[in-house]
Amino acid sequence: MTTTTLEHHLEAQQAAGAISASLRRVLETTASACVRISQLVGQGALGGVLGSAGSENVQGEVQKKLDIIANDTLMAAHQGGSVAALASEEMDAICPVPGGEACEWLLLFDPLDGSSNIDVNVSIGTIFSVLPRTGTGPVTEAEFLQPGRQQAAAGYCIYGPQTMLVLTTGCGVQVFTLDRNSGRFLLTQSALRVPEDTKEFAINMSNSRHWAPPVRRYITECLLGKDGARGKDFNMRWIASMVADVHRVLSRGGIFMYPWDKREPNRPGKLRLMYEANPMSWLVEQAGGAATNSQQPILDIQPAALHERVSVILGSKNEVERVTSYHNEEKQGV
Ligand code: P6P
Repeated sequence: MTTTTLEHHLEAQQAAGAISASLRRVLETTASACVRISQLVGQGALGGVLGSAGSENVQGEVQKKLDIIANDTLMAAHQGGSVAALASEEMDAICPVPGGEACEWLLLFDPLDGSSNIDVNVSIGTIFSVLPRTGTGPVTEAEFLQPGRQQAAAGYCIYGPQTMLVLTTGCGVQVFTLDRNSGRFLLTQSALRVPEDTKEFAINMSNSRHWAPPVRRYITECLLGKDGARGKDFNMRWIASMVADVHRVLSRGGIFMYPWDKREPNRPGKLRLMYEANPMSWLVEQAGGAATNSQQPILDIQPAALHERVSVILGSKNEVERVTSYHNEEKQGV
């Protein structure tokens, strides 16, 4: 039985020079906020935290009470710590931390991803990304607009049958499971790896008539199974909670896709680059997988706006490369 706590793990990373003391504080503070969110999520109807908050976020989506509670929990935890400013899916603008200008870190998060699943008791999660400050003085939104490759740390906390924290600081991917007795995260996997091949795909099939041809080609081949070009049968999963779907991909392989579709042709995709796709993409790459927007690695994208969206194809390396090659073939008219 493991006894390595998240704190022990981060202390060892700091001692080895992999992370600084201030980055360690950011991660420990975020993790403790996630423990609190896990407690609140776990109360469900008993805590009066279910249902709609009667408001909309910057995305134009109806906010759930827990969306706002999770956001407020993370915001409150990071006042007066090591973060200079915060950005959230639930907030239009960035939020500088009073007195935090000298801090070296920027924290971005989706406080409760998959919130449409909250009221039906399906796994949801908090996704977070840490970027370095690139300037001095008052923090501006422009300072957040860094490619995902600049991340210093990224992770998520999934609130499911277990509450688990999945984290990377660039030294592979570690998994911690919340010990509810002690309230501490204990290390349960020290080097998560994504199998390069898979027989499992995740996509919302109800959108199939709207997909681009390369996506339709790929999924059609998966559906034809061993009777088609792939010569093997595939399974499908779609939880409609990115944290849960990506956690499955990280845990046993698979390909997760939320691609561009023609419902909103000017929108690259549904998922947000800065605080969903970038952290998940770094985790997947650090675990030996791949993540592209069908044209290039997601982590190489230069953001133009804080809440911009992106097409996401991530998971088992060989499958992601196959989908990307189909898009390239279409571009070249093959
Ligand atoms: P759809 C949840 O609302 C979310 O942002 C992701 O967590 C999830 O992968 C996706 O949207 C599900 O979208 O269109 O299938 O409901």
